[in-house]
Amino acid sequence: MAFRSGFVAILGRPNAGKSTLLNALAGEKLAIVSPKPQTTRNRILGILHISRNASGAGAQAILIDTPGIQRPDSSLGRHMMAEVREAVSGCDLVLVLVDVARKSEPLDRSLLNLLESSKASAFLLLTKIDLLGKQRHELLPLIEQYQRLYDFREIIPISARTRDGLDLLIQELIANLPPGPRYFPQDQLTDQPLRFMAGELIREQVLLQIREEVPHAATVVVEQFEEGANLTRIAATLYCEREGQKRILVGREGQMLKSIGTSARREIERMLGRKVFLELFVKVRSGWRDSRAFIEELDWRRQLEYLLPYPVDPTNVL
Ligand SMILES: Nc1nc2c(ncn2[C@@H]2O[C@H](COP(=O)(O)OP(=O)(O)OP(=O)(O)O)[C@@H](O)[C@H]2O)c(=O)[nH]1
Ligand SMILES: [Mg+2]
Repeated sequence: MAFRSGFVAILGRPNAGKSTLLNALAGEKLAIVSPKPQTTRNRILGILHISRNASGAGAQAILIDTPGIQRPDSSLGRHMMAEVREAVSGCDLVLVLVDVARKSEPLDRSLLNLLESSKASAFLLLTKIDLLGKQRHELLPLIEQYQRLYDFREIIPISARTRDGLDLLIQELIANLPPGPRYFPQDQLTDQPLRFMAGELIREQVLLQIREEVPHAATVVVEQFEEGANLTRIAATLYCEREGQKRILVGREGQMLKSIGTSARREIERMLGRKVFLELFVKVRSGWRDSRAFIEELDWRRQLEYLLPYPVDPTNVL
């Protein structure tokens, strides 16, 4: 049997569990996860390698995690929706995630429009089924309800947290990929530069440690990423939109920033497998979420295209 490969877009509402699924399928933490909606802001590639097994040849699924589908209310929101469209365009398969705990919500009209405009077939994944406990019988009417909305190729209940249903998902996913080349070498898991992933791990701590709206007004720019002989030196700036947000990010006597820094440093050390020296700064940049120019600057793929000489070694990826 021929090698199979293809691009698989992961779509759904904010907080549906898309990034958790990407990490579970790739077997590595490639995307940050938080209980807050709108955690993911860029599309994130994760490569699922399937080695040759008894039933046939190997396969490679290039999974693309995306920001949650929402009505954009800023330049950042428009950028996030452009990332979703970019992921869908030319993909071979779409995975639509619906959180079963929020089953009363119908599928978003803009999501259905995206599916209808794409030539790719779609799977519906009813996710977080671990939250149903003994109420699993509730899945059946739900499946019927969604079947009426769209002609899904497969409907699979899963839990990215407990890995329930993931084996079946992988099997069906591979079966629906076309014959194709190995796009990425077998030891590569993502295309993201480590420098960008370090910035994301800092932003994750802001999402986890600070309540309410401040994390949505925050972004991280990694200013320095230098691999020394014994440790990696990283300096990053946390941008927020107002003085009040800056006070929250810094905290009383700098306690909050210190706590964010300590947790982020540990996470980055785990990712890099070496010691890290992390310095964090906080700056106010009023209305950055509505600055198209700044949002373009934040996008590492744009940096790759436009900012030459490129400051990061693009081969330096996980
Ligand atoms: N119980 C349970 N929780 C889950 C599961 N998958 C994700 N979660 C939780 O749901 C929350 C959102 O998960 P994410 O993976 O960040 O969701 P997302 O769809 O990527 O969210 P955005 O990036 O904001 O669009 C987190 O608190 C996860 O831990 C699951 O299978 N079971
Ligand atoms: Mg996400």
